[in-house]
Amino acid sequence: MLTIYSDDHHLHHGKHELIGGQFTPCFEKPSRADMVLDRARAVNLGAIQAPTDFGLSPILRVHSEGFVNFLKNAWSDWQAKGRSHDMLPIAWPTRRLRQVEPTDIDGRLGYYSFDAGAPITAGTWQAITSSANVALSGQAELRKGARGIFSLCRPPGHHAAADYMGGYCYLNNAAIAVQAMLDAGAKRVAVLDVDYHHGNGTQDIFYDRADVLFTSIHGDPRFEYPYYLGFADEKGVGAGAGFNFNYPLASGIDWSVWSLALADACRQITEYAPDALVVSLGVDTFKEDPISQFKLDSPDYLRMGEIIGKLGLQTLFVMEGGYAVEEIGINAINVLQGFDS
Ligand code: Q9C
Ligand code: ZN
Repeated sequence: MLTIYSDDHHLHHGKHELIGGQFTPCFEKPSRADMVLDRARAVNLGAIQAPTDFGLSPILRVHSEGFVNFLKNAWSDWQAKGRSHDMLPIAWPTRRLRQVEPTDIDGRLGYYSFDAGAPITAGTWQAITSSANVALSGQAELRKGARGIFSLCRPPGHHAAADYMGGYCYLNNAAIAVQAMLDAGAKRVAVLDVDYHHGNGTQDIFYDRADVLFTSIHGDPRFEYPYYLGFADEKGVGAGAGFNFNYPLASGIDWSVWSLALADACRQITEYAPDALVVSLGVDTFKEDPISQFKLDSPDYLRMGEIIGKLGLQTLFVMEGGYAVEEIGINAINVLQGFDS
């Protein structure tokens, strides 16, 4: 399988995120993608190719202009206040507060985010646009006829919506790739989000649309981040009604339970008969993941890939989460090897 990868992800290296009231070294760090790349090379997964630059227009098909401008100018706006440390928000426009875009950068930072888990650094803009280009290049390669392509994105994207960032995510790489497939002529695209956390951003972007089926298997939001989306009764609205499927699962479950949800999601995807599948590939479902509560083991990822492969769909894998850095390469590449087998 062809892997698309850019070294630009190294330009994004946040120092701290806020967890349990404490500044904690970021779990989302460059070594994650390095380990996945190392494993792809070690097992001879296939060629590794740099992305091409698609410019801002495919990004603006998914994200609002105000949000993209905010991200683009964030670091220079921050520097203009004499600051050189990482950006993190301090206030959010929650219930009954006004939704008016502030001029001040601290106000804008809260306005365009939903948590203090996504620091912006000097190199973040370059890293996130390259990550989006990794996903876009993957969908372009898929259109040439490949059965599967791996977009080794970093930073991840599935928590980012049209106009907010959070949860280590800035631009929604998977959604940008999906929209590009549709714009290139696909009639229907399915998303299977297997990251431990609900893909709130992707769901939100496509919630009122029938041309994208969104399915997500994740920790129940009643106990797990992102807390405020990902419940089973979220089925889509308007034209999108019936095209959104969430599988919130209990803490501590293993493959025997997880795979039942996967089987149901696969039934929905098959029934939808999409032109292509995009897999938001997070491997933070792993038993040793430091921030997650599922108990999948490394061989389970081979089976996951086999089952996804049996759907018989052209498939773009887009890297999302996974924080057990020692095993992230084995687990992510196992999915791709299972798919190829
Ligand atoms: N108790 C992705 O996997 N905070 N994002 C978790 C842990 C944020 C995860 C707090 C987790 C974001 C792409
Ligand atoms: Zn995750």
